Amino acid sequence: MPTKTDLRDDIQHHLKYSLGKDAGHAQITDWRLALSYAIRDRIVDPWFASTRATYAQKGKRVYYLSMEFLIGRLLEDAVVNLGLMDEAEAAFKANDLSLDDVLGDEPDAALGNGGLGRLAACFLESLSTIGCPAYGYGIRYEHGLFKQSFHEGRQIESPEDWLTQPHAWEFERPEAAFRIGFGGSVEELGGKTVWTPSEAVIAEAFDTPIIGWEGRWANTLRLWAAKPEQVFDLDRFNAGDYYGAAEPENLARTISRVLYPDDTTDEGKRLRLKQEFFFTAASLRDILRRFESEYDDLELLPQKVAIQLNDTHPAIAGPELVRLLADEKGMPVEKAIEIARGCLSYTNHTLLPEALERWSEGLMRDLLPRHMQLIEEIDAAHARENPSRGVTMTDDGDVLMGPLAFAMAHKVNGVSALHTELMKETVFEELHRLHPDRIVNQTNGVTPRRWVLSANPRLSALITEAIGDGWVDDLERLSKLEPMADDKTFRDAFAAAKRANKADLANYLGDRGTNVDPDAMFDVQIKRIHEYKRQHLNIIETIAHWQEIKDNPGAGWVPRVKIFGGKAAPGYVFAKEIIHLINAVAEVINTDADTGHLLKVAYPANYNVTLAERLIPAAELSEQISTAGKEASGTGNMKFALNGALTVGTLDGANVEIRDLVGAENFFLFGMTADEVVKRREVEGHAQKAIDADPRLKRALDAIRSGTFGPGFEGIVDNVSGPDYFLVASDFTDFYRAQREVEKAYADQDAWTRMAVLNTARSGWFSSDRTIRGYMRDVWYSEALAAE
Ligand code: CRA
Repeated sequence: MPTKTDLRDDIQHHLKYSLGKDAGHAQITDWRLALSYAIRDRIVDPWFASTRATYAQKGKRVYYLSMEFLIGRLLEDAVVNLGLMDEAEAAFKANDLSLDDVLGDEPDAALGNGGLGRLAACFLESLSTIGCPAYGYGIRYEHGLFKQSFHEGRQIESPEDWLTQPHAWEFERPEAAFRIGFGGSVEELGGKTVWTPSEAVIAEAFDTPIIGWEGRWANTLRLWAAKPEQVFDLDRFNAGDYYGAAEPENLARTISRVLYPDDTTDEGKRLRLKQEFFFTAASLRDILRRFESEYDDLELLPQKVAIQLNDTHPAIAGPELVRLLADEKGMPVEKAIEIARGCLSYTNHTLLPEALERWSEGLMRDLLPRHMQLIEEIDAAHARENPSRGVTMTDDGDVLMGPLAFAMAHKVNGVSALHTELMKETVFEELHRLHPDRIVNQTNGVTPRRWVLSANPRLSALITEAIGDGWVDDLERLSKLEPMADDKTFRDAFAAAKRANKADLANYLGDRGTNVDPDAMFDVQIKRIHEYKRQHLNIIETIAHWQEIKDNPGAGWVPRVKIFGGKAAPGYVFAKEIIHLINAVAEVINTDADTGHLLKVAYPANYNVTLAERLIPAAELSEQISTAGKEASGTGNMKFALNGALTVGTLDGANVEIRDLVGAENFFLFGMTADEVVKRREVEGHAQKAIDADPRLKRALDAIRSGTFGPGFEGIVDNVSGPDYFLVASDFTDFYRAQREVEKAYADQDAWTRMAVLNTARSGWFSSDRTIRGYMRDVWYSEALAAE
């Protein structure tokens, strides 16, 4: 580390000179900011060194374009990656403060909805750890994902406000600003196509350095904020129109005001398309500017620039890059398409039809008239190259962003092996036939620095003691733990770490009103609330289990705590009913004197990255129970396995690969396969048949319908008994069976711990370092560098 000053002195220095506080009067936030500035100072040198190395070695740069970066807290990540935990702890101890409290004061930057955004954040960290020159590009939302609270069991949303305090990590770059236009008209002027927008905003850059493991390399997360071209309309102010005078500013800022809170529904809203174009266009201009500062031949672009589209949200990058190259740089359109395709690649994250983006041609023509023309040209060029093709970029008056992204990408990837195969068979069937080498698989991964090392210090210390610390950036070394699964001393230590994490979580839940026994099995389902993720299957099974316990309380049941966490999109009525039902069931079960010592339901509000970091290390059972074929990958499933939780799950997404790696005997499989799901839907009255065949299911549904948990849940029962598209009823019986297998296994604690150790030992492949290396090799054709 180039900076050798004492961390404690630096914290004091920043407290005094950056924050204007003396130690006697400093609040926890002041200390936290002082530490953040002191840490940031230590990142700047490696950050500069990384940039110098990239320029000097003329490295290929990777640009990751994503509407979402669910980064959570950054301070602990940085302290851990710089190896300064002990020093920071000592510095605060000297002032009678705990480092945990200081770290815990940081707001959770929730610039994302769920898996897709968290994946982007894990990728940023891995790109830096590996030393791959890269930028993340996104939007600097003023308000991230809403905060969730419960009122009478129902979800209440309130705005998230992470930027109300100074944000210590970012550097504002007023000089890195671009004018982004919308609307207007397109003309042919002197042989050139000229787009004259009717309105424009300024995209201004804010840079956050992202430091990799051991501070070897640092990349940049560049987020764009929208600003007005003209801050204030003085004429309107002078005419007495004080509100109107501020209108240009308000209109512009709306673009980066708030994150859309839907993860898998395409709302097709004008503002959303504006957000997408805003950050994509600004990023592309920035990329071209940087390229042109180094090279003068645009044909070199694909050799020097890789641009990854995180889902179709930035898919307008295809036409926009063609526009920049053709209209602004004078390249023939066909050539521009070829060059753009050489740079671009696209990750598909879902097959759910409601999530596949489409924009009406009218809206597109209105907001982006030149792009609509170019989409037609791209479509026509694709038709010329593939005369047999039936797919088009448009359908029924809509532009289809999936086929557009596919056509403009040299590689298209799925996020798990199963999902990739399903992409080939379903949404991209024809495009895959035309371009059989384009679709590749890159199974998701998670960063072990955050999800094991910092989230689970007890387990990490144990692993390091057993096999050294090389696992932190070479996670497959965890396999060296395998023989220790048969070592009783190691198993006991492993179990003790889990037990201590559970005790911490029990305290946390107790402080929030749910008292749980830390010796009970901690069974966790945390993720967005969605019908395909089937939290309702889980809670219906909980009810059935509770009824069985009540029938016979003395039958030697394994005590369990069912823990749920997750938010529902504000407009997703059914998901909100599921939340209400879980809370209503908790209310009844948790106060039942007959069963209270055997079964509890806990649903801590406002699930976010920070809460995940608390829940996952304490989990023993991981619920991954989506309808097969619907969960593209999942990444929570990997975090659980790494932290020694066993999975009860369907053959869906990356569960398939987890089971292959940890071994079928260390995984509780249930439910239909993706093929069986499709067939089952064809069976007339499938839900009713399943209910008639299983008295437990019938009884649980009857209890809900008759009001055991209060009124208002008929909608859920009707759905599960009727259309049941997600096959809750049809998978129930096997789920119930699997849950009893889980209990049988848990009854032998030592055998359970052995399986848990094997889950950790065999999950090293799920590091996002492995995923990023896969993209570098198969998609970006880029190389890692060393900082100078
Ligand atoms: N909702 C998938 O559903 C996947 C992540 C990251 C999702 C998850 O199964 O793990 O992406 N899809 O690949 C998505 O956001 C737009 O689609 C997700 O987070």
